[in-house]
Amino acid sequence: MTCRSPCLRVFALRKGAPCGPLIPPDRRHEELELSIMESQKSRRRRGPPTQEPPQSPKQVAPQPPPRPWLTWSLATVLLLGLTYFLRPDIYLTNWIGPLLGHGHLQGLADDIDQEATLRPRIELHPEHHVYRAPVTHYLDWRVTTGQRRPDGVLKEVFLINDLFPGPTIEARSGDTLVITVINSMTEHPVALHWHGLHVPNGVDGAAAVSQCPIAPGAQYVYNVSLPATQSGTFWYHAHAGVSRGDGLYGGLVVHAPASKSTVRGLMARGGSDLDRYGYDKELLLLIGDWYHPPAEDVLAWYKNPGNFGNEPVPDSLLVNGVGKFDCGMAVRARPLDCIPHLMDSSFLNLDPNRSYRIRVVNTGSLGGFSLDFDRENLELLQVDSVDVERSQQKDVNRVGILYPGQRMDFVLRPSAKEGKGPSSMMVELDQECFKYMNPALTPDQLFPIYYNGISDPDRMTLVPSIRNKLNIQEIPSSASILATLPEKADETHVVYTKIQKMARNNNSPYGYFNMTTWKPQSDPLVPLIALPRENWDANQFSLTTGPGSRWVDLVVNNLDEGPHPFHLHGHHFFILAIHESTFGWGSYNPFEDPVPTGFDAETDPAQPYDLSRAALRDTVQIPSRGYAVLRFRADNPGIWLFHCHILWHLATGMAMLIDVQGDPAGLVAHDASVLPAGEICPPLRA
Ligand SMILES: [Cu+2]
Repeated sequence: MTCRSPCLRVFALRKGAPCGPLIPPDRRHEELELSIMESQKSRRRRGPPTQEPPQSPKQVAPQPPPRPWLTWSLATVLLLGLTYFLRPDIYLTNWIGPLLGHGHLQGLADDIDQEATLRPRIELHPEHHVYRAPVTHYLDWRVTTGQRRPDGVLKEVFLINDLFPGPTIEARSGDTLVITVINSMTEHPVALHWHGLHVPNGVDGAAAVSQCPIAPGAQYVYNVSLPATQSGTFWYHAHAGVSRGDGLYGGLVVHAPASKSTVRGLMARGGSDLDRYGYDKELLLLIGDWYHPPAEDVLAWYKNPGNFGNEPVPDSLLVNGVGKFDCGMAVRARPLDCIPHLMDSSFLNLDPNRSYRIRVVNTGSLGGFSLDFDRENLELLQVDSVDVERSQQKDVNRVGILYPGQRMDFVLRPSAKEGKGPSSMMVELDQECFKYMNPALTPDQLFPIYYNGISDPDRMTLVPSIRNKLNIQEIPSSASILATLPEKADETHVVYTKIQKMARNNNSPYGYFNMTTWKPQSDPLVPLIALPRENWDANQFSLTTGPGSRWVDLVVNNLDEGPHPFHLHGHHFFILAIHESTFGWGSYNPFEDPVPTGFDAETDPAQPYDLSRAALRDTVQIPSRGYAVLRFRADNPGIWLFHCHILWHLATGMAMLIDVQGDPAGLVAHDASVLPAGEICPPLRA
């Protein structure tokens, strides 16, 4: 059988993979299970013929003597069968589960949520990517919405090819992704951003900046070239409206190719990250806070002046699209369609004789989190897809805080002291941004770690005791990364950001950079990439770099009462300094202040910044009443967003633009071909 569609060729690359529908290979067994279930249903649906064939008169045979054991056996089988159909959870939890290695099924449920148990485990396959030459992956994605119960509470979520979260992309550096996105919805516009990847501006996926949103019924092809210089954990997510908050996201893992190349582009075994760091397998964890109401309702609540600019506190948290929620904790004023939930937490079903690279993404809308492991130790490899300095600290079992948009990779191994065996992971939501109590939320949640499918319920009642912890904000990049950092920048810019509740905005909270709150370009309704800067509307605050590739220092002063995780599109930046003030505004202007605020010229000999401790990231948490000094090489031409990754802050304008290598006079657009002359975009929803 030959593959006719180009998209099938990708999966056919896998050894022995047959041509099939557009489903990633890690979904194949689930498809198989579904098809078996479906065929079983079909068989059940097939009723008896309506007309019984005429019975021919039969000779009556002599009856055998009654056999009571047979009657009892049949009755027992019938009873067991009836129990199975009425309470399958009893089978799954107590009998069949352990036999099938499904010891991870937790708790009882009155209803089994098939959708939530579909794919909590995302096991990656670096061996399919690190030893081969670059290829092009063709993917067709259909975006829809559907009702799901990720944590037992019914919610309409976004689906890509019927999946929530969306399909996981695995590739290697140098691959190309050709992704045709079809918006099959009637209301929501779509734009997808490839977070952390240095892609050309036209495929960055920021609606109103680098593209028109994909209108309902329309489609758009993202031709994403994965840079040869980038590998690590990334993710994709919606960048139009607030649909990211309702689940329009997925994992994107770019494996580093093995270092030794051989003839015909094939790579020799060895020289891969698996060998370099001594791990055997890879798992992806997409962890984030979760709201039960639709994200647009949550945003409306935040903008309501009666809520005084307090950020809405999430209701729950999800790991790979599943969570656990106690229906009894639902807020009375906001009744929920909630079903006691059978959670499949097989995302951490481990083999005791293997070590794992765990790739973690904070997919949440507001909160950061830390991870604690009970009997395992972790070794941090990367943050934001960049190698970090390897910590000399031993016996580390806590890492964080990972803020929205950020990623971290670490190797997880059983601790020699604690021994092997069933264990647990605690996700601890950072409550710094939670300004009021949401009784529905359990901010610290324990999830079992199974070994060979076996957990220990007693272990699940223990909060892991912290042996040693890593603060990812304090960890510099590796020496080879720091070697690329120049002593001085070519140009310096200073900006100020704050959330303000002003009378002219009816006291609703809006985020500002300098004096501008960002709104999607609307007058005219053309993405900024296709519009000369002189024609941008009044809602666009930007700075321009250039000419050519330049090193840029960006000093971001956060005058706000809260911290913000800022993300730069299309580039990574070195964090040179971060400061939080205990008094005053804590701001820093290098054009006026000889020494960075908060630093002492006598006790801090490295002036003005300690470059040996810099960290290359694409998202940085800037403290309240403080600042960060960011240095980046502005070498990717285009219009790039720099914005807070808290969804509610981005949606209320906490964003600005960096025009990289644009026309100094602002008279020429970067790429007017995005829209033919005279055309405009379909409108974004308010
Ligand atoms: Cu923010």
